[in-house]
Amino acid sequence: MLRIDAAELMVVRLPLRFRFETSFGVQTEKVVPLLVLHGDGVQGLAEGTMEFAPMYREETIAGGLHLLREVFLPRVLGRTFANPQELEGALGGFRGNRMARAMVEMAAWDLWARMLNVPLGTLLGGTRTSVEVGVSLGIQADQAATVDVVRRHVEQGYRRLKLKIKPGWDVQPVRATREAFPDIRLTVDANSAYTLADSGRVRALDDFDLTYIEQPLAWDDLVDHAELQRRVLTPLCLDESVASAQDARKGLALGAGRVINVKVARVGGHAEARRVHDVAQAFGVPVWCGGMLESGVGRAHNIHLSTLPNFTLPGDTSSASRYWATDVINEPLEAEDGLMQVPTGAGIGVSLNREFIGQVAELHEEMRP
Ligand code: OSB
Ligand code: MG
Repeated sequence: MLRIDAAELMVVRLPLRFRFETSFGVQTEKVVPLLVLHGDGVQGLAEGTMEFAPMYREETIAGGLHLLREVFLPRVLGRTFANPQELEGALGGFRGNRMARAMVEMAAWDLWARMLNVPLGTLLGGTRTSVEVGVSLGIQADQAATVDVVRRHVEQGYRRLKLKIKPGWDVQPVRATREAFPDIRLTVDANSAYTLADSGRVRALDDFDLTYIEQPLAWDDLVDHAELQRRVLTPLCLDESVASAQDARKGLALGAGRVINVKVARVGGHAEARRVHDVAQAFGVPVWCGGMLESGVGRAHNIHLSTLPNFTLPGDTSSASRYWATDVINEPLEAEDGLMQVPTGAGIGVSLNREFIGQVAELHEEMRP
């Protein structure tokens, strides 16, 4: 049985080792909410991927912390569940706020897997012992800088290079990169910066043999993506606008895309992420595991999810040392030749660096029933 005795809520601020510019803004640090669930002497870990301001999707850290304290954690603390899926009975009725709910759900999966002494990926039905990874590269100052940063990561063996684009900075970096590297697996991500009126601009990307174009249109749109997909040859990949398996079904039925980026927290946790994976598989659509610049806790969750069979395209879960000088976990999560080894220990297979967290935590509170 999955008994949840207590919870710890922490917030850590980490400086990013690179400047990350997307169509919606520039990031130089990461504020990371962490949740630890305690039960039967075991600890389950999860990380929140909501942000200070609602730039990617609608959730915020402040809103998430409020909901965890006042609404979600009181629903699970002191209770016993048969398994992590049963938490959906306690949390599934609430609207939206999936990243906040996912923190509880993901920590419960880790707790459960540690209680059973199996790796989380195995428990989810995954089979791989390593997963293919690529990198997501922010908007650079110019074409030369773009080709430079791509070269560095190609040399490190990453299996896919993804360039962030926006209107006015799309064909230029893609053309420069493709001319320098005719054979790499290349993709772009617009983070919702275009509208249907820009479809000519998006269609111009058909010339560069991209594996997919990620989320060109609005964060909450499926219908216009379907229209755009009819006008563009390159497969569209849905990120922001898939918050659930139902969204995935509707999007794929409409023809809104031919690839899905699965982010476990965006869809509310591992159970829903697996359903998105299954829906895509039923449509013959490949998925890959996206990232939100996670610390080691979220990164380890992503690696385990990526062991499921329909994760057939490289994910965004690159080496932790690219992002952080010091991580919140003790174990390194480093890719070699574009392959990330799946941690072999129980649960997500990593442990909190409590000493470091103690030094940098902006918040650390304990909750009991
Ligand atoms: O759209 O995939 C995205 C980071 C923050 C918000 C949205 C996105 C991203 C990334 C980074 O692309 C992926 C990573 O390196 O974790
Ligand atoms: Mg994206």
